[in-house]
Amino acid sequence: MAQYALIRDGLENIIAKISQTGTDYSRKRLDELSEKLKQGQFNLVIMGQFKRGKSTLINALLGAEVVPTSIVPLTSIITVLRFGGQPKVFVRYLYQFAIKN
Ligand SMILES: Nc1nc2c(ncn2[C@@H]2O[C@H](COP(=O)(O)OP(=O)(O)OP(=O)(O)O)[C@@H](O)[C@H]2O)c(=O)[nH]1
Ligand SMILES: [Mg+2]
Repeated sequence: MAQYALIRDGLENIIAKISQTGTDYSRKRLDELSEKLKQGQFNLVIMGQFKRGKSTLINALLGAEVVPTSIVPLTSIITVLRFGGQPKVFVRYLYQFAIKN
């Protein structure tokens, strides 16, 4: 944990230095990154071809069967996992189709 704090502070310093140059856009992105670091948040992305064992790896890292695994294609959409007090699932539809009679 102490090493994490050391690395985080080092990153903060690097971000602060490179924020002094660059465009408004890059400064905005760096500010967002700095804010995430302060909040202790980061995204770990696991991606790969179908049926390569991604879900099996995630379950092994979490120490629990959180995402389903199978020999047929399964996790075919972007799936976001977050820590919470109790297990919950939210499904968000990006598109809504109008049903016509
Ligand atoms: N032999 C072997 N089988 C594995 C390994 N990891 C996963 N599997 C098996 O491979 C199959 C696919 O694993 P998944 O974890 O569902 O793969 P996935 O990449 O999440 O698949 P999709 O989400 O459908 O793309 C399952 O039957 C697992 O049991 C491994 O390291 N060795
Ligand atoms: Mg999967």
